[in-house]
Amino acid sequence: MILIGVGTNLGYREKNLLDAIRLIMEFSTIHHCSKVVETDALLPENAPQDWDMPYLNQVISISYNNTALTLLSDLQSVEKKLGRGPHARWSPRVIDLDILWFMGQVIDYPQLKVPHPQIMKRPFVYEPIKELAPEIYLQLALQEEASLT
Ligand code: A4P
Ligand code: MG
Repeated sequence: MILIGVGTNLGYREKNLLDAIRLIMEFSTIHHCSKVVETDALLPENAPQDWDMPYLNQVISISYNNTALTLLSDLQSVEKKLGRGPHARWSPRVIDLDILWFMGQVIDYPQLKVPHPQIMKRPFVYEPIKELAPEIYLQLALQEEASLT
């Protein structure tokens, strides 16, 4: 199983989620989509006030016949097609696509960390994972616990 986190807090957010899913379907098979959750923006300290716009987040499960690095590049093309250009870290975005889980692989490249390191700190990510793939949520929770001891 492969899990992708989708987030948006700029523009017509419901449409951004649908547009991203439509484009992701061009290179993968989508199996399930979680409920969409709305939460306040998680922001860096001293972020400009106008960054404080609520997010819609969703997790989708897909299958994909290539490597995680190729998937990252395909997802970045989707981000670009939907209008995401150069941006400050954590600034408002039309769409953000993160590889959360890639068939249980642990990947630690400079440009790609999988499982995504922030999952268990973010209810707007782990709650949808719990809904879509409780067995993966359990593995992530066990890994998180092991890393804290
Ligand atoms: N990258 C490394 N690992 C991954 C991965 N597993 N999946 C690299 C995707 N990309 C990965 O990402 C920066 C770089 O991360 C990429 O070039 C890729 O090589 P980016 O999307 O360009 O920048 P970013 O999103 O601003 O930074 P970052 O560190 O990815 O932030 P996050 O973790 O995506 O968090 N609040 C709410 N409520 N909901 C949100 O979804 N998201 C963020 C951004 C902040 N606050 C939020 C939310
Ligand atoms: Mg990101």
